[in-house]
Amino acid sequence: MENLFLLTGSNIGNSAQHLQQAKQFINERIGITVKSSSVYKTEPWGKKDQQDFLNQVLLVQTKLLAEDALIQLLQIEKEMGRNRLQKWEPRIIDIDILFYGDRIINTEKLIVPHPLLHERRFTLLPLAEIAAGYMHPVLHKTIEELLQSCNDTSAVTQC
Ligand code: PH2
Ligand code: MG
Ligand code: MG
Repeated sequence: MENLFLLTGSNIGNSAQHLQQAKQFINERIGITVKSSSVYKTEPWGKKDQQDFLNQVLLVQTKLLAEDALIQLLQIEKEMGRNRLQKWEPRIIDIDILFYGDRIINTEKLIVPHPLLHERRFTLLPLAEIAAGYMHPVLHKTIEELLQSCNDTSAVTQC
């Protein structure tokens, strides 16, 4: 079993329902969710001219290899109606791998830990809610420490 931290996000349609649906698919296909953060309303990061997002972090215990979990996650996104045209565009659902235990993965398809997680309040705040002391295996800082040194000032509020 490996601890898989996931970030779900949505800013099209009934986002709360999309996050709930994604969590259900994740439980059926990837593993049991042992911790869930609150749902947060978050200002769009990067590409600003779009609706606010809802984001949530899940800790899932999985038997799957990271690469197989990724295949399942992309399939779930597709089944939920996601079509990818541009980078950082509005989406029904996005499911990103943040951590896979303390493993460091750098392949063409997958980079873990997520390379931008420490720059984004919309990821760090929900992550800190369920795993403040978790050590980032590349940056060697806890989530709490990463949050304190993060320069992102965008609005992130617990729903
Ligand atoms: N995802 C992005 C880019 N910007 N901003 C917020 N608030 N939430 C997201 O999930 C998000 C984003 C790329 O996947
Ligand atoms: Mg993403
Ligand atoms: Mg993604």
